[in-house]
Amino acid sequence: MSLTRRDFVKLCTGTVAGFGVSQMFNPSIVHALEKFVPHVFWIQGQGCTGCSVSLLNSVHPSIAKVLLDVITLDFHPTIMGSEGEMAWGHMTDVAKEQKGKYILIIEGAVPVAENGHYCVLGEVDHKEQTMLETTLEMAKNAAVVVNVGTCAAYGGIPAAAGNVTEATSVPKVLADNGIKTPVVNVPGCPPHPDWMIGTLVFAINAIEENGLEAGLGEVVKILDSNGRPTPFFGQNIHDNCPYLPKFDEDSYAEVFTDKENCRYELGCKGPSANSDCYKRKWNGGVNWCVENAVCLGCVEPGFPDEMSPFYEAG
Ligand code: FSX
Ligand code: SF4
Ligand code: SF4
Repeated sequence: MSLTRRDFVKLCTGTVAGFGVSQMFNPSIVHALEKFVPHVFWIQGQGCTGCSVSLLNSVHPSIAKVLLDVITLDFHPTIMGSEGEMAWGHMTDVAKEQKGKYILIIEGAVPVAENGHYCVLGEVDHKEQTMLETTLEMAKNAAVVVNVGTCAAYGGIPAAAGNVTEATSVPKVLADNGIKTPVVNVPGCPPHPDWMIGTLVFAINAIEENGLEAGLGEVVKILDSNGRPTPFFGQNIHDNCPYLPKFDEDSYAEVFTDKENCRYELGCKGPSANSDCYKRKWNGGVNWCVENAVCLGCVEPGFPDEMSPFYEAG
């Protein structure tokens, strides 16, 4: 059994509140297992590694299952066993072999000041390999680039006011250098593990069913104007928030311990944020930002500057 695009959208948008989306992918994961297991390279630029940590928190399926069955992860600076020349050589060799067929995942922004030398990933023959040139080189020959986290997708925290390194989003860096590889943004600071795994599995499934080019076309079809998959990012938090009736009657909490009333006056940016956190929740469905604090609008292109100050009504 495989999951069609229609099933996927229905499952993600509708009837499954409180249900981890990755659980829904099990049938398609089995399907993917039999057919298409793409090579994946994950590179990190200016970020905090929170995106990787969030991915490692994936509960259903476990991260071990994803790494062993769903993809072949050829490079990941934080979790791979090898390092140095061996790791770098493996990445460049496999990328050459898999030209046009691999998935490049990028975490973190790309600094372009000083020709990219604010972020160096490695060294080959005594020459520094910057995030900038690695991004361009690897993206050029990828089937698709998946930007995980708001830093990679939109610049995020590294590109906030005072940006001395000229931290830049991946889509802008690619566009500025004429690279036309399809790009998918999975923002969030960090993104929910379901958003990352769900997007990957959807892409794998679409490619498996339709072939590489048409499959990627299916992926592009579900993206919004900010490059995000609408099943995860097509809903406004405020419009779906359990506190909306309180907002409508102007009943606002004044302290965080007030769990009865709307958090708008405490700085909640839910009205400007589009994602399904209100029903998916975090940490295996235990809780979400608005329940204990406020939404910071971390999935939006303007985060963090346009969402600041975080704890004041905007
Ligand atoms: Fe950025 Fe990833 Fe925020 Fe951190 O590295 S999206 S700073 S949570 O984790 O890129
Ligand atoms: Fe909107 Fe935030 Fe109030 Fe929820 S808590 S209704 S998202 S302002
Ligand atoms: Fe980001 Fe808001 Fe979702 Fe929290 S509730 S993860 S701040 S979009």
